[in-house]
Amino acid sequence: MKVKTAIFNSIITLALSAIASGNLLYAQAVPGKDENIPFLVTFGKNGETSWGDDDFYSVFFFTIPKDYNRQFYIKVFDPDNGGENDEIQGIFDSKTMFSVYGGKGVDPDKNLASRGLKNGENYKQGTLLASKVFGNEPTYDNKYYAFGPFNPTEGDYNEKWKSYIFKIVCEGITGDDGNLYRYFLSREAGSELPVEGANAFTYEYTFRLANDIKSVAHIYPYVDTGIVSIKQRNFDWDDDGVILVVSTYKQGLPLPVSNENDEKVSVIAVEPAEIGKSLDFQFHKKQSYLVRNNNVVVSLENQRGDALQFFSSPIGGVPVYQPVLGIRKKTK
Ligand SMILES: [Ca+2]
Ligand SMILES: [Ca+2]
Ligand SMILES: [Ca+2]
Ligand SMILES: [Ca+2]
Repeated sequence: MKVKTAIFNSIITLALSAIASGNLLYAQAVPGKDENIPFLVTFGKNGETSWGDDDFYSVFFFTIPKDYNRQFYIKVFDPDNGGENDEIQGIFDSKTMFSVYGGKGVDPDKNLASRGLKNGENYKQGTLLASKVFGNEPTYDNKYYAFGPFNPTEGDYNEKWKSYIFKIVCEGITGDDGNLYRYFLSREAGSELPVEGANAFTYEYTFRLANDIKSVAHIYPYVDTGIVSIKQRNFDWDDDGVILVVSTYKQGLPLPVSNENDEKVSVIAVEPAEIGKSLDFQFHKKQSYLVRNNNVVVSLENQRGDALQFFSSPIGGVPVYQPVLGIRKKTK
């Protein structure tokens, strides 16, 4: 019996570690594994906002835990504007610049401008570590380009997350086409090997939905202590189905949805049970017909006007609705 138990336990241990390592394999993919988002998207600055990008740049942050002391790379998948994946307008004539920043000025907790939320503010603060411009280049089409190697201490140290923070800015510097791309934080240039405990986040999420009516995309904002309500903004949703908020407490709160080149803003109450966890913003596509190539922008701020972070790997895991919490509220 004892031998059987030991074998059973070791099988369980193996299974659990396989699950854990499986999660790690995807932890630094941006968009993340649990998000089910095919691509980020940034249009050239001569594009129309009605195509789904309101500002023609995006800002993402990577966190490297302080006890990781090896070099790493920030990889961009399909950095070019052309060939596979990208959204053509007329001809492919756009250029996109990706720039990696470290050092003082990057940490968005200490420097609000670094978040890249307001046009006109200098979101490029920090030390420029690497930069490259991509046009219509088959060399980089449907392939990774690796920035780096970087040393963790080149980042901006954040005590709260016990991590060094790096920033990558993507700008549509010329043209009007939509550049679709993804990021991966990797220990190696030639493969995708995650850095354990690392994560990525943004404050304004501009992304492409899958061309599949059955597909549901998710983004996971983190609800920090002190938050009592959240103002959400969604832009250019093309009236494509419903956006729901799910949490341990909310079974599926529908949000007002934007249509073409407009935005919808609303306030969501936050319950104590939701603090210190992630919310699940679910993007359910219209079922009656396929809205193709839908790009959308989402941002959130708390009751003090402070922006919330969306983490690629949700802090505390994907929230699951717990009916007991809901019932308790109703009978109060
Ligand atoms: Ca491409
Ligand atoms: Ca074009
Ligand atoms: Ca691309
Ligand atoms: Ca759209």
